[in-house]
Amino acid sequence: MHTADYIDLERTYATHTYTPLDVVLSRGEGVWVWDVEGKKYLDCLSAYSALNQGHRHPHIIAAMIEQAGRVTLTSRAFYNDQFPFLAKELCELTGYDMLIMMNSGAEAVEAGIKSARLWGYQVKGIPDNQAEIIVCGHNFHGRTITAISLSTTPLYKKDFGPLTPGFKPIPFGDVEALEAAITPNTAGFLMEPIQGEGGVIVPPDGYLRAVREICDRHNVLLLADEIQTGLGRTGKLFACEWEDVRPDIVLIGKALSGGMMPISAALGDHEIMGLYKPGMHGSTFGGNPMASAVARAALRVIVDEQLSERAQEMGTYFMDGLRAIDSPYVAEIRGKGLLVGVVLKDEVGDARPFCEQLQERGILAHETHETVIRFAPPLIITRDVLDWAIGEIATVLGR
Ligand code: IF1
Repeated sequence: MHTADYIDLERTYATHTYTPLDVVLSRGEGVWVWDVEGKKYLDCLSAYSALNQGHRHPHIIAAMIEQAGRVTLTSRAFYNDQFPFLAKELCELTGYDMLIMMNSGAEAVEAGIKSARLWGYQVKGIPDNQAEIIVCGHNFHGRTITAISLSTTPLYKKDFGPLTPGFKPIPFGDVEALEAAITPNTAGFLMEPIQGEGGVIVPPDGYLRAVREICDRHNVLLLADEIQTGLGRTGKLFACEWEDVRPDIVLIGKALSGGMMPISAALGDHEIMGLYKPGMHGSTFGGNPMASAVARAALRVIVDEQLSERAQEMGTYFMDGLRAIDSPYVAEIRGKGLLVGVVLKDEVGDARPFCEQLQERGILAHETHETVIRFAPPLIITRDVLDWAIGEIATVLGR
Protein backbone atom coordinates (compact mmCIF):
# COMPACT_ATOMS: atom_id res chain seq x y z
CA MET A 1 0.00 0.00 0.00
CA HIS A 2 1.05 3.60 -0.69
CA THR A 3 0.20 6.94 0.95
CA ALA A 4 -2.98 7.42 -1.07
CA ASP A 5 -4.26 3.95 -0.17
CA TYR A 6 -4.03 4.66 3.57
CA ILE A 7 -5.71 8.03 3.13
CA ASP A 8 -8.57 6.52 1.11
CA LEU A 9 -9.10 3.87 3.77
CA GLU A 10 -9.23 6.39 6.60
CA ARG A 11 -11.56 8.69 4.68
CA THR A 12 -13.88 5.76 3.99
CA TYR A 13 -14.27 4.61 7.58
CA ALA A 14 -13.44 7.60 9.83
CA THR A 15 -15.33 10.88 10.16
CA HIS A 16 -13.73 13.74 8.26
CA THR A 17 -13.01 15.94 11.27
CA TYR A 18 -9.48 16.89 10.20
CA THR A 19 -7.64 18.08 7.10
CA PRO A 20 -4.31 16.32 7.64
CA LEU A 21 -1.27 16.89 5.48
CA ASP A 22 -1.01 14.07 2.90
CA VAL A 23 1.56 12.12 4.87
CA VAL A 24 1.09 8.69 6.45
CA LEU A 25 3.44 8.14 9.36
CA SER A 26 4.63 4.68 10.33
CA ARG A 27 7.61 5.19 12.66
CA GLY A 28 8.88 7.72 15.18
CA GLU A 29 12.21 8.12 16.96
CA GLY A 30 13.13 11.17 19.05
CA VAL A 31 12.41 14.27 16.97
CA TRP A 32 12.08 12.27 13.70
CA VAL A 33 9.21 10.45 12.03
CA TRP A 34 9.10 8.36 8.85
CA ASP A 35 6.20 7.89 6.44
CA VAL A 36 5.11 4.73 4.66
CA GLU A 37 7.25 5.70 1.67
CA GLY A 38 10.31 5.74 3.92
CA LYS A 39 10.66 9.55 3.84
CA LYS A 40 12.04 11.16 7.02
CA TYR A 41 10.60 14.28 8.64
CA LEU A 42 11.34 16.52 11.60
CA ASP A 43 8.21 16.50 13.76
CA CYS A 44 7.49 20.16 14.52
CA LEU A 45 4.05 19.54 16.00
CA SER A 46 4.82 16.90 18.67
CA ALA A 47 1.17 15.81 18.50
CA TYR A 48 0.16 19.28 19.74
CA SER A 49 2.78 19.19 22.50
CA ALA A 50 2.12 15.65 23.74
CA LEU A 51 5.60 14.53 22.69
CA ASN A 52 7.78 16.92 24.68
CA GLN A 53 10.07 13.94 25.47
CA GLY A 54 10.26 12.95 21.78
CA HIS A 55 8.86 9.86 20.05
CA ARG A 56 9.23 6.57 21.93
CA HIS A 57 11.56 7.84 24.64
CA PRO A 58 13.44 4.69 25.72
CA HIS A 59 12.94 5.25 29.45
CA ILE A 60 9.17 5.64 29.03
CA ILE A 61 8.93 2.69 26.65
CA ALA A 62 10.87 0.58 29.16
CA ALA A 63 8.48 1.56 31.96
CA MET A 64 5.51 0.72 29.73
CA ILE A 65 6.91 -2.70 28.81
CA GLU A 66 7.82 -3.49 32.42
CA GLN A 67 4.34 -2.53 33.66
CA ALA A 68 2.67 -4.44 30.82
CA GLY A 69 4.35 -7.51 32.25
CA ARG A 70 2.69 -6.97 35.63
CA VAL A 71 -0.80 -5.38 35.53
CA THR A 72 -2.33 -2.70 33.32
CA LEU A 73 -5.76 -1.96 34.81
CA THR A 74 -7.34 -2.65 38.20
CA SER A 75 -10.16 -0.04 38.36
CA ARG A 76 -10.32 2.19 41.44
CA ALA A 77 -12.47 -0.38 43.20
CA PHE A 78 -9.08 -1.65 44.39
CA TYR A 79 -5.75 0.10 45.04
CA ASN A 80 -2.72 -0.55 42.83
CA ASP A 81 1.01 -0.21 43.50
CA GLN A 82 1.70 2.56 40.95
CA PHE A 83 -0.94 5.27 41.39
CA PRO A 84 -0.02 6.18 45.00
CA PHE A 85 3.55 6.94 43.88
CA LEU A 86 2.46 8.85 40.76
CA ALA A 87 0.12 10.96 42.87
CA LYS A 88 2.86 11.67 45.43
CA GLU A 89 5.54 12.40 42.85
CA LEU A 90 3.29 14.64 40.71
CA CYS A 91 2.05 16.60 43.73
CA GLU A 92 5.59 17.04 45.07
CA LEU A 93 6.89 18.11 41.64
CA THR A 94 4.11 20.69 41.16
CA GLY A 95 3.63 21.80 44.77
CA TYR A 96 -0.08 20.92 45.02
CA ASP A 97 -1.71 18.89 47.79
CA MET A 98 -3.89 16.51 45.74
CA LEU A 99 -4.94 15.51 42.23
CA ILE A 100 -7.72 13.95 40.21
CA MET A 101 -6.23 11.65 37.57
CA MET A 102 -8.12 11.36 34.30
CA ASN A 103 -7.36 10.38 30.71
CA SER A 104 -7.95 13.04 28.07
CA GLY A 105 -7.25 16.73 28.46
CA ALA A 106 -10.93 17.52 28.10
CA GLU A 107 -11.69 15.23 31.03
CA ALA A 108 -9.15 17.13 33.14
CA VAL A 109 -10.82 20.41 32.11
CA GLU A 110 -14.21 18.96 33.09
CA ALA A 111 -12.77 17.87 36.45
CA GLY A 112 -11.36 21.37 36.93
CA ILE A 113 -14.75 22.95 36.21
CA LYS A 114 -16.52 20.51 38.55
CA SER A 115 -13.93 21.27 41.27
CA ALA A 116 -14.38 25.05 40.90
CA ARG A 117 -18.17 24.75 41.02
CA LEU A 118 -17.98 22.38 44.03
CA TRP A 119 -15.79 24.89 45.87
CA GLY A 120 -18.08 27.75 44.78
CA TYR A 121 -21.10 26.13 46.39
CA GLN A 122 -19.58 24.49 49.45
CA VAL A 123 -16.92 27.07 50.40
CA LYS A 124 -17.75 30.42 48.75
CA GLY A 125 -21.49 29.93 49.35
CA ILE A 126 -22.72 30.62 45.82
CA PRO A 127 -26.44 29.81 45.57
CA ASP A 128 -27.11 26.37 44.06
CA ASN A 129 -26.84 26.19 40.23
CA GLN A 130 -25.75 29.87 40.03
CA ALA A 131 -21.97 29.34 39.76
CA GLU A 132 -20.31 31.27 36.92
CA ILE A 133 -16.92 30.56 35.36
CA ILE A 134 -15.25 33.28 33.31
CA VAL A 135 -13.39 32.08 30.20
CA CYS A 136 -11.41 33.72 27.39
CA GLY A 137 -12.36 34.36 23.80
CA HIS A 138 -10.52 32.12 21.30
CA ASN A 139 -9.99 29.52 24.03
CA PHE A 140 -9.54 25.85 23.41
CA HIS A 141 -10.30 23.43 26.23
CA GLY A 142 -11.44 20.27 24.40
CA ARG A 143 -14.33 18.80 22.47
CA THR A 144 -16.82 17.60 25.11
CA ILE A 145 -20.20 19.34 25.31
CA THR A 146 -19.08 21.45 28.27
CA ALA A 147 -15.68 22.22 26.74
CA ILE A 148 -17.34 23.48 23.54
CA SER A 149 -19.99 25.31 25.57
CA LEU A 150 -17.28 27.64 26.87
CA SER A 151 -15.69 28.00 23.42
CA THR A 152 -16.23 31.16 21.35
CA THR A 153 -15.56 29.35 18.04
CA PRO A 154 -18.88 28.71 16.22
CA LEU A 155 -17.44 25.76 14.27
CA TYR A 156 -16.73 23.89 17.52
CA LYS A 157 -20.27 24.31 18.89
CA LYS A 158 -22.78 24.76 16.02
CA ASP A 159 -25.44 22.02 15.91
CA PHE A 160 -24.20 20.42 19.12
CA GLY A 161 -26.64 22.19 21.50
CA PRO A 162 -28.17 22.48 23.98
CA LEU A 163 -24.95 23.64 25.62
CA THR A 164 -23.80 23.78 29.24
CA PRO A 165 -24.69 27.13 30.87
CA GLY A 166 -22.66 29.15 33.37
CA PHE A 167 -19.75 30.44 31.28
CA LYS A 168 -18.92 34.09 30.57
CA PRO A 169 -16.32 34.87 27.83
CA ILE A 170 -14.04 37.92 28.04
CA PRO A 171 -11.15 39.03 25.81
CA PHE A 172 -7.88 37.21 26.61
CA GLY A 173 -5.24 39.54 28.02
CA ASP A 174 -7.74 42.18 29.20
CA VAL A 175 -7.59 42.65 32.99
CA GLU A 176 -10.28 45.35 33.07
CA ALA A 177 -12.66 42.93 31.33
CA LEU A 178 -11.94 40.31 34.00
CA GLU A 179 -12.58 42.78 36.84
CA ALA A 180 -15.86 43.85 35.21
CA ALA A 181 -17.05 40.29 34.57
CA ILE A 182 -16.76 39.11 38.18
CA THR A 183 -20.01 38.86 40.18
CA PRO A 184 -20.71 37.42 43.66
CA ASN A 185 -21.53 34.15 41.85
CA THR A 186 -18.19 33.84 40.07
CA ALA A 187 -16.49 30.63 41.14
CA GLY A 188 -13.50 30.72 38.83
CA PHE A 189 -11.57 32.14 35.87
CA LEU A 190 -10.35 29.50 33.40
CA MET A 191 -7.57 30.45 30.97
CA GLU A 192 -4.65 29.08 28.98
CA PRO A 193 -1.48 31.01 29.98
CA ILE A 194 -0.69 31.08 26.24
CA GLN A 195 -3.51 30.36 23.79
CA GLY A 196 -2.29 27.56 21.55
CA GLU A 197 -5.14 26.99 19.14
CA GLY A 198 -6.00 30.66 19.35
CA GLY A 199 -2.83 31.20 17.33
CA VAL A 200 -0.02 31.04 19.94
CA ILE A 201 -1.27 34.19 21.68
CA VAL A 202 1.09 35.35 24.43
CA PRO A 203 -0.66 37.73 26.84
CA PRO A 204 0.87 41.13 27.73
CA ASP A 205 3.66 41.07 30.36
CA GLY A 206 2.15 41.22 33.83
CA TYR A 207 -1.22 39.82 32.74
CA LEU A 208 -0.92 36.60 34.73
CA ARG A 209 0.17 38.49 37.87
CA ALA A 210 -2.73 40.94 37.49
CA VAL A 211 -5.18 38.07 37.00
CA ARG A 212 -3.89 36.38 40.15
CA GLU A 213 -4.32 39.60 42.17
CA ILE A 214 -7.86 40.18 40.86
CA CYS A 215 -8.91 36.59 41.60
CA ASP A 216 -7.48 36.83 45.12
CA ARG A 217 -9.24 40.13 45.79
CA HIS A 218 -12.62 38.76 44.65
CA ASN A 219 -12.24 35.26 46.15
CA VAL A 220 -12.36 33.69 42.67
CA LEU A 221 -10.41 30.53 41.79
CA LEU A 222 -7.78 30.80 39.05
CA LEU A 223 -7.80 27.71 36.81
CA ALA A 224 -4.88 27.34 34.38
CA ASP A 225 -5.24 24.99 31.44
CA GLU A 226 -1.60 23.93 30.99
CA ILE A 227 -2.48 20.89 28.90
CA GLN A 228 -0.53 22.29 25.94
CA THR A 229 1.72 24.88 27.64
CA GLY A 230 2.72 22.78 30.63
CA LEU A 231 5.37 20.16 31.39
CA GLY A 232 8.25 22.21 30.01
CA ARG A 233 6.89 23.40 26.66
CA THR A 234 7.31 27.17 27.28
CA GLY A 235 10.63 26.94 29.12
CA LYS A 236 9.22 26.44 32.63
CA LEU A 237 7.45 23.44 34.13
CA PHE A 238 4.27 25.53 33.92
CA ALA A 239 3.87 28.64 31.76
CA CYS A 240 2.36 30.45 34.77
CA GLU A 241 5.80 30.31 36.40
CA TRP A 242 7.02 32.95 33.96
CA GLU A 243 5.19 35.45 36.17
CA ASP A 244 5.54 33.50 39.42
CA VAL A 245 1.79 32.87 39.41
CA ARG A 246 0.38 29.82 41.22
CA PRO A 247 -3.12 28.96 39.98
CA ASP A 248 -5.63 27.35 42.36
CA ILE A 249 -6.30 24.53 39.91
CA VAL A 250 -3.89 23.37 37.17
CA LEU A 251 -4.93 21.07 34.34
CA ILE A 252 -2.32 18.94 32.60
CA GLY A 253 -2.34 16.18 29.98
CA LYS A 254 -0.61 15.40 26.67
CA ALA A 255 3.11 15.12 27.60
CA LEU A 256 2.17 13.70 31.01
CA SER A 257 2.45 10.36 29.18
CA GLY A 258 5.26 11.33 26.79
CA GLY A 259 2.90 10.52 23.94
CA MET A 260 2.33 6.92 24.98
CA MET A 261 -1.36 7.04 25.95
CA PRO A 262 -4.01 9.48 27.21
CA ILE A 263 -3.19 10.60 30.75
CA SER A 264 -4.35 13.84 32.37
CA ALA A 265 -4.81 15.38 35.79
CA ALA A 266 -6.37 18.25 37.68
CA LEU A 267 -4.14 19.52 40.51
CA GLY A 268 -5.26 21.54 43.53
CA ASP A 269 -4.94 22.03 47.28
CA HIS A 270 -6.91 20.47 50.11
CA GLU A 271 -9.39 23.39 50.32
CA ILE A 272 -10.73 22.35 46.90
CA MET A 273 -9.75 18.75 46.27
CA GLY A 274 -10.55 17.74 49.84
CA LEU A 275 -14.25 18.45 49.17
CA TYR A 276 -14.69 15.29 47.08
CA LYS A 277 -16.46 12.38 48.74
CA PRO A 278 -16.71 8.81 47.38
CA GLY A 279 -18.90 8.60 44.30
CA MET A 280 -18.69 12.29 43.37
CA HIS A 281 -16.25 11.73 40.50
CA GLY A 282 -14.38 8.88 38.84
CA SER A 283 -13.18 7.20 35.65
CA THR A 284 -12.65 3.60 34.55
CA PHE A 285 -9.06 4.22 33.48
CA GLY A 286 -8.28 7.22 35.70
CA GLY A 287 -5.30 6.30 37.89
CA ASN A 288 -4.68 2.94 36.26
CA PRO A 289 -1.32 1.28 36.99
CA MET A 290 -0.13 1.40 33.38
CA ALA A 291 -0.85 5.12 33.05
CA SER A 292 0.68 5.75 36.46
CA ALA A 293 3.90 3.88 35.62
CA VAL A 294 4.15 5.67 32.26
CA ALA A 295 3.48 9.09 33.78
CA ARG A 296 6.10 8.50 36.50
CA ALA A 297 8.68 7.76 33.80
CA ALA A 298 7.53 10.69 31.62
CA LEU A 299 7.91 13.10 34.54
CA ARG A 300 11.35 11.68 35.41
CA VAL A 301 12.48 12.39 31.84
CA ILE A 302 11.26 15.99 32.03
CA VAL A 303 13.20 16.53 35.27
CA ASP A 304 16.32 14.42 34.61
CA GLU A 305 16.84 15.75 31.07
CA GLN A 306 16.00 19.34 32.16
CA LEU A 307 13.49 19.66 29.33
CA SER A 308 12.06 22.94 30.65
CA GLU A 309 15.52 24.55 30.64
CA ARG A 310 16.22 23.07 27.20
CA ALA A 311 12.97 24.46 25.85
CA GLN A 312 13.93 27.91 27.08
CA GLU A 313 17.43 27.79 25.55
CA MET A 314 16.46 26.11 22.28
CA GLY A 315 13.31 28.21 21.97
CA THR A 316 15.27 31.45 22.16
CA TYR A 317 17.77 30.09 19.64
CA PHE A 318 14.98 28.94 17.31
CA MET A 319 13.02 32.21 17.42
CA ASP A 320 16.20 34.25 16.89
CA GLY A 321 16.97 32.08 13.86
CA LEU A 322 13.46 32.49 12.47
CA ARG A 323 13.58 36.26 12.94
CA ALA A 324 16.96 36.39 11.20
CA ILE A 325 15.30 35.00 8.05
CA ASP A 326 13.55 38.38 7.84
CA SER A 327 10.81 36.80 5.70
CA PRO A 328 8.71 39.11 3.51
CA TYR A 329 5.69 36.89 4.31
CA VAL A 330 5.92 37.09 8.10
CA ALA A 331 4.17 39.71 10.24
CA GLU A 332 5.33 38.43 13.62
CA ILE A 333 7.13 35.57 15.32
CA ARG A 334 5.74 34.93 18.80
CA GLY A 335 5.68 32.32 21.49
CA LYS A 336 7.56 31.14 24.52
CA GLY A 337 10.11 28.36 24.77
CA LEU A 338 9.42 25.82 22.03
CA LEU A 339 5.81 26.86 21.49
CA VAL A 340 6.33 29.13 18.49
CA GLY A 341 3.88 30.79 16.13
CA VAL A 342 4.96 32.31 12.81
CA VAL A 343 2.20 34.79 11.95
CA LEU A 344 1.81 35.46 8.24
CA LYS A 345 0.89 38.89 6.88
CA ASP A 346 -2.81 39.23 6.04
CA GLU A 347 -2.08 39.68 2.33
CA VAL A 348 -0.12 36.40 2.24
CA GLY A 349 -3.20 34.25 2.91
CA ASP A 350 -3.39 30.88 4.62
CA ALA A 351 -0.50 29.09 6.27
CA ARG A 352 -1.42 25.74 4.72
CA PRO A 353 0.58 26.10 1.46
CA PHE A 354 3.67 26.94 3.52
CA CYS A 355 3.13 23.83 5.66
CA GLU A 356 2.88 21.78 2.44
CA GLN A 357 6.16 23.27 1.18
CA LEU A 358 7.76 22.54 4.55
CA GLN A 359 6.55 18.95 4.23
CA GLU A 360 8.32 18.71 0.88
CA ARG A 361 11.51 19.79 2.65
CA GLY A 362 11.16 17.24 5.44
CA ILE A 363 9.52 19.33 8.16
CA LEU A 364 6.04 18.57 9.53
CA ALA A 365 4.38 21.68 10.94
CA HIS A 366 0.69 22.51 11.14
CA GLU A 367 -1.25 25.70 10.73
CA THR A 368 -3.27 27.08 13.58
CA HIS A 369 -5.89 29.78 13.28
CA GLU A 370 -5.50 29.68 9.45
CA THR A 371 -2.64 32.21 9.18
CA VAL A 372 -0.23 30.99 11.82
CA ILE A 373 2.38 28.26 11.34
CA ARG A 374 2.83 26.56 14.71
CA PHE A 375 6.28 25.09 15.43
CA ALA A 376 6.39 22.88 18.52
CA PRO A 377 9.16 20.29 18.14
CA PRO A 378 9.99 17.84 20.93
CA LEU A 379 11.95 19.58 23.70
CA ILE A 380 14.88 17.18 23.17
CA ILE A 381 15.69 18.90 19.86
CA THR A 382 19.36 19.90 19.46
CA ARG A 383 20.97 23.06 18.12
CA ASP A 384 22.31 21.33 15.01
CA VAL A 385 18.87 20.01 14.08
CA LEU A 386 17.43 23.49 14.63
CA ASP A 387 20.13 24.91 12.36
CA TRP A 388 19.11 22.48 9.64
CA ALA A 389 15.39 23.27 10.20
CA ILE A 390 15.97 27.04 10.10
CA GLY A 391 17.79 26.58 6.80
CA GLU A 392 14.88 24.65 5.30
CA ILE A 393 12.31 27.09 6.72
CA ALA A 394 14.32 29.96 5.21
CA THR A 395 13.95 28.43 1.73
CA VAL A 396 10.17 28.36 2.19
CA LEU A 397 9.73 31.68 3.98
CA GLY A 398 12.83 33.47 2.71
CA ARG A 399 13.17 36.10 0.06
C1 IF1 B 1 -8.35 18.49 18.46
C2 IF1 B 1 -6.54 22.16 19.05
C3 IF1 B 1 -4.33 22.14 20.08
C4 IF1 B 1 -5.61 21.77 24.44
C5 IF1 B 1 -5.82 22.55 25.60
C6 IF1 B 1 -7.41 21.00 26.43
C7 IF1 B 1 -7.24 20.19 25.31
C8 IF1 B 1 -6.35 20.57 24.28
C9 IF1 B 1 -5.05 23.85 25.80
C10 IF1 B 1 -8.05 18.90 25.22
C11 IF1 B 1 -6.20 19.71 23.07
C12 IF1 B 1 -5.63 19.27 20.83
C13 IF1 B 1 -6.96 18.63 20.51
C14 IF1 B 1 -6.96 18.34 19.04
C15 IF1 B 1 -5.99 19.34 18.41
C16 IF1 B 1 -5.23 19.97 19.54
C17 IF1 B 1 -5.36 21.43 19.61
F1 IF1 B 1 -6.16 22.49 17.83
F2 IF1 B 1 -7.59 21.41 19.06
F3 IF1 B 1 -6.74 23.23 19.81
F4 IF1 B 1 -3.35 21.54 20.61
F5 IF1 B 1 -4.28 23.41 20.04
N1 IF1 B 1 -6.70 22.15 26.56
N2 IF1 B 1 -5.67 20.14 22.01
O1 IF1 B 1 -4.72 22.18 23.49
O2 IF1 B 1 -7.18 17.80 25.33
O3 IF1 B 1 -9.05 16.13 25.18
O4 IF1 B 1 -7.58 16.53 23.20
O5 IF1 B 1 -6.64 15.41 25.22
O6 IF1 B 1 -9.32 18.27 19.19
O7 IF1 B 1 -8.44 18.80 17.25
P1 IF1 B 1 -7.65 16.40 24.70
